[in-house]
Amino acid sequence: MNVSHEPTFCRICEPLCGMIATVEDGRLVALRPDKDHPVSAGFACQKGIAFSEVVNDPDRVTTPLRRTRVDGLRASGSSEDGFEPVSWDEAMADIASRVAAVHRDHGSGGIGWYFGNPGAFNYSYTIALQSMTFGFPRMHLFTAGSQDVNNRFVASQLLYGSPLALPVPDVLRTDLLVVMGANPVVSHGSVLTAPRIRDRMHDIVKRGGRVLVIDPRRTETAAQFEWLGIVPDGDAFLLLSLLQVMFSENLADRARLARHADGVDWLEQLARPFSPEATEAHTGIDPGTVRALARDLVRTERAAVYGRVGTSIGENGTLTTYLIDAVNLVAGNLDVPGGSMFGRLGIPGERWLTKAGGALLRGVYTRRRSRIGGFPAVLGSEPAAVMAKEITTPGRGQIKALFVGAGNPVLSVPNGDELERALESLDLMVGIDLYVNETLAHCDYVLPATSMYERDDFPLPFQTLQPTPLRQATEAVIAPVGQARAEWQIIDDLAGRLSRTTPGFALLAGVRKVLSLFGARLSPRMLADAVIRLSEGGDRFGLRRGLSFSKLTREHPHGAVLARYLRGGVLRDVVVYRGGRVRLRHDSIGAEVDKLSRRRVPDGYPMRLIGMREARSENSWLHNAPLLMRGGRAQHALVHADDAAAAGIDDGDLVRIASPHGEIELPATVTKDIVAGVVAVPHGWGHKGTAGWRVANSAGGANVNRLMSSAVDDVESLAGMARLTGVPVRISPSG
Ligand SMILES: Nc1nc2c(c(=O)[nH]1)N[C@H]1C(S)=C(S)[C@@H](COP(=O)(O)OP(=O)(O)OC[C@H]3O[C@@H](n4cnc5c(=O)[nH]c(N)nc54)[C@H](O)[C@@H]3O)O[C@H]1N2
Ligand SMILES: Nc1nc2c(c(=O)[nH]1)N[C@H]1C(S)=C(S)[C@@H](COP(=O)(O)OP(=O)(O)OC[C@H]3O[C@@H](n4cnc5c(=O)[nH]c(N)nc54)[C@H](O)[C@@H]3O)O[C@H]1N2
Ligand code: SF4
Ligand SMILES: [Mo]
Repeated sequence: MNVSHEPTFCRICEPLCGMIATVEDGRLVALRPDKDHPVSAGFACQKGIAFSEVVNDPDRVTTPLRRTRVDGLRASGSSEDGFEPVSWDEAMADIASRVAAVHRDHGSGGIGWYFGNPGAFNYSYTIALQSMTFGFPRMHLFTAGSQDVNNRFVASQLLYGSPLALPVPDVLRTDLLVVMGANPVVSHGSVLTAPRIRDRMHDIVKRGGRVLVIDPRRTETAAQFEWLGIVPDGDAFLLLSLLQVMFSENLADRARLARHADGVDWLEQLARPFSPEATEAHTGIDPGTVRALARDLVRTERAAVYGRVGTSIGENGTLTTYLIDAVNLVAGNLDVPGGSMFGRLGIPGERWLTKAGGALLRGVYTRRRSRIGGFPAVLGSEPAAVMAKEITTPGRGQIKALFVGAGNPVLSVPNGDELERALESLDLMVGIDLYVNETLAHCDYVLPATSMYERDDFPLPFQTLQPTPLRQATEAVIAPVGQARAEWQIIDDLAGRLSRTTPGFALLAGVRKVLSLFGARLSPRMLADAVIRLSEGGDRFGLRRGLSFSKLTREHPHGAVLARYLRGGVLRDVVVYRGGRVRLRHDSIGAEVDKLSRRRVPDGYPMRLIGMREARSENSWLHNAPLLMRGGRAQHALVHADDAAAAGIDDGDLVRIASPHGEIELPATVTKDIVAGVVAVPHGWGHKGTAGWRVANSAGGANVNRLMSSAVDDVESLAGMARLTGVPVRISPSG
């Protein structure tokens, strides 16, 4: 038997922990944490280790599948529909000809693509997708970002002029870390690539510092550090109060602020009405606590406020994220060691590249509007909350053919029922995945994707998000399972077929032909290699000793640390506005603040629903791994003891949770570790992928996003964020 132990890294979530893959005769048989990884140093979580069960899952799709329809009708959607294997060539030929027909009859606006979360951990898919948007300029692009992080991009665009200027908390050196709406002990960090984040937070306390968690639930993170409970979606009020105190008590260093930012007076005016007393009813936080926190943030030399999903998916996530950065700036904690810092690639001319890129993306944001709702395009994408309506609303730009690659929007976006009905009305639907998930059950074709260990990788989008700048790349550790193919190869194949009928793709093919005359093969790997070689530590194509893609995988298989820490004082390089000055004044932000006073709650829904990530889940897609499901795991709703008593619900009883948009039933777990009046429900459950994951299907549970609204008016206006937290609900005993 041929056995090898290959260093690589996990790409389920953002720390990208180092892994050793045990390969026996070409089969991935085990994964264990890599103790030689310079940062994750022998840590990996249960999900990472259990991933061999996903790679070898008997329910995995390993050949292209075609939907068989019992009655032959497109709109059957009958539960007796199934799938049969077809050859790649047959599948791709039919898909290409049907896409070409949609394009001919409806233009490129007749085509849509949903790019799910694992796609962001897959450089070659991300890069290849650009050829689709080039060939189909009006193609609707949706991503998981409108349920996650697009507000972060828009806040950065407003403040720094570039959506890609993303601050990260310097957890390695801070003495006061304020975590708002994030649960890093469970999530392992987000928009922050910091392996062993839990240990790093304990280090803060060990060196005499503090970690304060502001969250409606006493989460796994809050339980290990300090907890400050907050009313869901009260964060904008709290942050405005922190600013109000910093200005009114003259805590802010105005001379320093004037050097770095424009619009400071405007911000001061904006915050003025929001004294801690005025916001207490919205946050549930005592004014003395707010004042003390404002003072601590300014007076602690190294302090940072960090916010993630909980501060992104409320009514005004862009405003909240803008305010988090404003608090960091005003407190003197932006772009300084131990504060909120910016990573850079270190490419020659990066400043100009960022400037040009920032201007381009700002242009797309302001010019391109979604057909439904008129939402701006964030990194070229539209809000997934309105995807169903983009499919069902007649007119030019109505989606007729949809691709879903690495996503499960039926469970992850608001109102999955509406989306399921819409999917059945498409002329063509194609999925690229490891499983026939709840969304892909509606496809005409399901194409088998390689898992992360069956492809090479370089985690491009995470490079600037690391408090310890590191480069790591990997080759595939095993060959594709069955007939699986990497997304970029599938897209390449499709683009090639479409070049015979579609001018944009013909042009792309022409460019490739010319390049090949010079011996260059345009591929995602070539681009990733160029980034590695041009950026910090790279070999600059032979001009100096340094890294390339293959040098990284051959000579530094455990990763190469570039620097111990991030460098401060880089604002002038990352901010693309004139003079490198942060821009605080924006009418759109003013308008969002105005809206705060007009918030309305529907009658009869006195409680607030929040989400809850679980250590052994990853959104909707790890519920088929027996190791992660052992012990009869099931989905529960967390209800405060007082609310449970008032409603007559005991621990373990079924509770009915209703919003104006739908209702679900789940067993309740009664607790005191949550703010009274708040219910927490994990998302990604309620499996029923008919031809798909059997373990997941048998796990029960409900799709919490049936309670969420997909109405245009309920989608956040600046970044198209779905509203998934702070949702008004009521609870009652089931039956
Ligand atoms: N184990 C596990 N890890 C994961 C994932 C997973 O599903 N499971 N998913 C991955 C993904 S896709 C992402 S994006 C990251 C997310 O990473 P995080 O953002 O760190 O994780 P969440 O659990 O979503 O944390 C959001 C927190 O916000 C709180 N919250 C809800 N509403 C509010 C509010 O209005 N105000 C405040 N202040 N807090 C609020 C919730 O109680 C929750 O604790 O995690 C990644 N890692
Ligand atoms: N109520 C509520 N809803 C939420 C959230 C919340 O906190 N609360 N969180 C939101 C967030 S942060 C996110 S990121 C979204 C996630 O939303 P989605 O990305 O739509 O859904 P996932 O459940 O992550 O599904 C990922 C799919 O990708 C497949 N997959 C895994 N690896 C690969 C691969 O290498 N290639 C391909 N082609 N497929 C692969 C998996 O099998 C799975 O079917 O959910 C959002 N929805
Ligand atoms: S923390 Fe995330 S990256 Fe690390 S092993 Fe677990 S799933 Fe993989
Ligand atoms: Mo996410």
